[in-house]
Amino acid sequence: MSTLRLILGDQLSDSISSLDGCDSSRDIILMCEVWNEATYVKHHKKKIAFLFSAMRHFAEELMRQNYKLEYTKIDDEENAGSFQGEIERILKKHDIKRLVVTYPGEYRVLQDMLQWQLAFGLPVEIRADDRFLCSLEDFEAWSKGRKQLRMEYFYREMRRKYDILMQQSEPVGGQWNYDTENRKPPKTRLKVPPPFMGQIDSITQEVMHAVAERFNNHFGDLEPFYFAVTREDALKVLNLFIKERLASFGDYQDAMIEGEPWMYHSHISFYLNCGLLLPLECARAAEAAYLSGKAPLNAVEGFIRQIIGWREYVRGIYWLKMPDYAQKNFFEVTRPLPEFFWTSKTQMNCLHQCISETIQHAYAHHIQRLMVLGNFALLAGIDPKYVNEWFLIVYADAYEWVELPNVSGMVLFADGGYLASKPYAAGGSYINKMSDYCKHCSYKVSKKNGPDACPFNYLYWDFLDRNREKLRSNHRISIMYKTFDRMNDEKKNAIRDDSLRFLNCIE
Ligand code: FAD
Ligand code: DLZ
Ligand code: SF4
Repeated sequence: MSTLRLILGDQLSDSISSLDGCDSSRDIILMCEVWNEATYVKHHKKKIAFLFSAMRHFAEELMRQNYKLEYTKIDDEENAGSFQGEIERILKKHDIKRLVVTYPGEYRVLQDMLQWQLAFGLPVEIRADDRFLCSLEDFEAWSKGRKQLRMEYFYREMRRKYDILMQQSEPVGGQWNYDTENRKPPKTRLKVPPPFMGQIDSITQEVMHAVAERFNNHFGDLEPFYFAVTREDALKVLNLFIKERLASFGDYQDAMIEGEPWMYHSHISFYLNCGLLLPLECARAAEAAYLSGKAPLNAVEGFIRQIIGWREYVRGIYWLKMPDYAQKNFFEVTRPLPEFFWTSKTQMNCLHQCISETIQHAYAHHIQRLMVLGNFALLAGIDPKYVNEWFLIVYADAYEWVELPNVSGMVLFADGGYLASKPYAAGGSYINKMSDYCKHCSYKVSKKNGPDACPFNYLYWDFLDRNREKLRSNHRISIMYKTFDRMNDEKKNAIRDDSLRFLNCIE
């Protein structure tokens, strides 16, 4: 009698808790590429290829370490198409006494797992995912009694707990957060280093073939494919970032340049979220770069905050608030997603650039997601369920635990302010300041109204006007209402008319 240990596609870490205590001479490890996971939303082709290839490489590594492995490929004839179906097949083939899994990244998968014990008539042990730095119990304890959760306070606790960038009990440099230094607009001739370009080996080649055949109607470009698919290569991505990009990460964290999708970001979210990299090793690598004088504090602190702060914080909120969080719609909006989110065909150059890059790379950096794509969805009043589905589909780092709080909480304010203290709404001048997109746009960012005015300009005021009842008590927004109220009626009507015309048009 042996134990069956299921490893999911985003659990590709040697240290995954489902392997703890594994008897490699008897226990069976199951990994399976299943139709249900690849299609419950129609993931970007590159995301599926990346994950299947990373899974196959990880499986090879486990076999090299003499584990007994059952691996089902997407095109295996007997593939049952779901985790449950695949487990049933293994139970028929082997003498299994219990099933061990690690806590999944999505609520829907947890619900599935919770009924396996009954379905299979076996003990099922669901172990904590200790690759995260804050356990779900610790997050819940931290959140107790707080009406609003603020990332900054959570982050400080994580700095103390892991003794990162600390001098005894004080933050290195005397400040916890150097964000005010991290908002430099792009310079015209920045020399952004090239990103990591992984080689396509025979495993990736075979996966790409299967994806092209089976998922051809999914969003996005499959080729060129250059992601790392092994831990060894993912470590190279991390090291390249530390060496070539980290020093400028802070300065240009919010900057956007046409034709430069990768900027000075790390591009490690794909690998962190599927387990090829671990959060603490990334944070420690950045800390070491600061301590050896290779990168300035504003860059290093900013990067570490994203990983030990934001990443852990959104996961905590997800598990604390699910399943209700997925239904949140504070502004009660119902507009469908405009077609151009799938095609990139729009005259608005900022959206065109960010969507085209998403189609090509299954990647956009944070400010593109937040201040261009997300900001537009917020101002246009697009229903959170469509916006969430889009973000879950299009990015290779997207799993619901991280995607949903970012979209519903940070971008759409759909939770009414539980995660963010105010909506991140902005007009065209923000995008113009932080990018060069407006230079090549059909609309004029300097114009506030009329057919050739930048739509962000009037949509911004129309959004505030439409949602006055819901936002008036938010003191961080009240100054904007004072400005709106000082406008004359002609101006206010122009804002409403332009917005109505534009929004009718995108439908
Ligand atoms: P860097 O800018 O180099 O940051 C380093 C790391 O910090 C990232 O790899 C990531 O692990 C972490 N990080 C940074 N910001 C966040 C954040 N807000 N939440 C969680 N982790 C963070 N991130 C995802 O991993 N998956 C998603 O599906 C996802 N969806 C998003 C949707 C929206 C609307 C927004 C505004 C943000 C979203 N993010 C998501 C957060 C962030 O945009 C990405 O983590 C980041 O762009 C990944 O690129 P990078 O690795 O180059 O990040
Ligand atoms: C995202 C994804 C995809 C596309 N395919 C698979 C798969 O075939 N097999 C698998 O084990 N995992 C896959 N995943 C990742 C899962 O969706 C992920 O493990 C769950 O969403 C829980 O986080
Ligand atoms: Fe975007 Fe407006 Fe600038 Fe055009 S003018 S790129 S729509 S912000």
